[in-house]
Amino acid sequence: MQRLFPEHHLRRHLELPPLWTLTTLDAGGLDHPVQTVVPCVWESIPGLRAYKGRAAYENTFEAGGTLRFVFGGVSFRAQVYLDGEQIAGHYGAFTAFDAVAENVPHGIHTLRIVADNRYGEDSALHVENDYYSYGGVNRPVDVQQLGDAYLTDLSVRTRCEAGQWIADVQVTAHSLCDEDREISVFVSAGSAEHLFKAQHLPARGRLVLNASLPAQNVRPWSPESPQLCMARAVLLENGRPTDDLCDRFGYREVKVEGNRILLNGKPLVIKGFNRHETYADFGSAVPLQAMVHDIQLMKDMNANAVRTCHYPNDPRFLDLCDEMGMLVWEEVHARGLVEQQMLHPLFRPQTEQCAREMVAQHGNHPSIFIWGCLNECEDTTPASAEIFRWNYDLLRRLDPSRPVTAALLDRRGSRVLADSDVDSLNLYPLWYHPTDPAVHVEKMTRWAAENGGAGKPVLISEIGAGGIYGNHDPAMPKWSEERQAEIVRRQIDAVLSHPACSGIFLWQFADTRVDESWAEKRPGCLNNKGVVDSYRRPKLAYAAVKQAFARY
Ligand code: ADA
Repeated sequence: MQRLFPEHHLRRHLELPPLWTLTTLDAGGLDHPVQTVVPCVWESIPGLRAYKGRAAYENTFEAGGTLRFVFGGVSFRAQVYLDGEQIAGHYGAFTAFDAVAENVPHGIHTLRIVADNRYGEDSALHVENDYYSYGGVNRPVDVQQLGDAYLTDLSVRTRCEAGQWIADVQVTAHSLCDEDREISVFVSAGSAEHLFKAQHLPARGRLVLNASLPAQNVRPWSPESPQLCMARAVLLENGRPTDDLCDRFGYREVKVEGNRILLNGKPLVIKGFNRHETYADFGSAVPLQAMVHDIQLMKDMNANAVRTCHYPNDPRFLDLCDEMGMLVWEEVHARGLVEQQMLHPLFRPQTEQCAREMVAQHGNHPSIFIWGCLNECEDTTPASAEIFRWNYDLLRRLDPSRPVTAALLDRRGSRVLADSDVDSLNLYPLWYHPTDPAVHVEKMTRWAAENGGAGKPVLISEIGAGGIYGNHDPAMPKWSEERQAEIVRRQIDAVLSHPACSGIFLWQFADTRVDESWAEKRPGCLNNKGVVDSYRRPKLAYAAVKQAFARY
């Protein structure tokens, strides 16, 4: 399942056998196939912890007719074959892709997914970084049975006009038929509904339908009261329902007014964590139970928000945030790129693809209150500043209903503070420099205001310190749990007591594995700034955060 609720009541899902066969294809792999489930990254398989290369995940199943395969995420490139014929290819580990195979004869078939996590000249976003790029099928795979017309891209955006909530709904119908058709499509959002009658669906074409549905008796979504509604589209041919598509949404509105971010008209105070989508030995194939546990721990620490550093997350995690009441800052994949990397010929197309897929696939989640991009990328040159503006414009065009931002490194000469809707700053007082947090927060919020950010909300998108789990020392040296707890406590007070700040995202929730090239600065090849370790064992900072967040 790609989601935590049924996306289809009419469209049939085929269950694939749970065990796949994994075969590595390059040097450094295994000399024999192994059995695995999906999702699974190969780094969790004995002998493959550091494998960089390609591997094939194969499964055989019985089916026939028109089949749609949905791949939640394959890291980092994917080539997909059905019975040896390529049916799909994709770049990017963090967004889904699909393939439709028509006229499949009924019988036993082989699905083969070749995943490739090597760096290379064909990759502008997947580069050696302060997080690990896992390899494999890191999100679920679904197989569906289609007729000769089907629905995709059910989008719901909500707004409140003069006290009247409205759901703007869009859905796309596709034809797999060689003749023009007449179809009808029924859409509902909560209790509001609309029937598109006698619509012309061109042969082998598509039809995009839009409706604005006023709603009555709305209970808005908020982290404190995460009220969710179902949206549904039903395709009818000759009055008979033949396909459907469901999604969840919430009535809520995000606006920037002055230097505040408003959710349903109320200023937000963000108390959040940066969370990489990784979990100890499971890597980026985070089990659902672990996702729930992460949110339970964050809420236990009185947090109300999470930043999906530095890429789109699993829709099931976003479903949990919708349902359990966590605000989300989701971002396009990028971290710490220099200008040369941003000028890579594939950087824009690969960034645009990630942004388009992120907004199309995740835009209905009410928990997502802001879109981010270009984390700590170069922003002091004319060319890099133009790329920031291009990325902001792209996100605004894709989704005008949410503010856009980028987490900036606090470096001199930034040219982009005026371009976002919210100024977001990554600060590390008392860790990377011995500056008093209160002094640094005042200095950097003033710097932002004086360099283009005046009058806008400010989020401290990263702030934190390192602490190695189990390393205790009453002298409180760096990397001791005691020092980390003390630094984080002071940082939270400095940010949440500052009138210019709308909130904080601590760096970071859990320790995460990093690329070997970062080893010198990352003991154990881990980014040890988590308040829990990679197995979610709490450090002393856990209690410090819990007490500090409770004060605001
Ligand atoms: C940066 C970066 C993070 C991480 C952090 C750190 O702010 O955005 O990905 O590398 O620094 O741990 O220093």
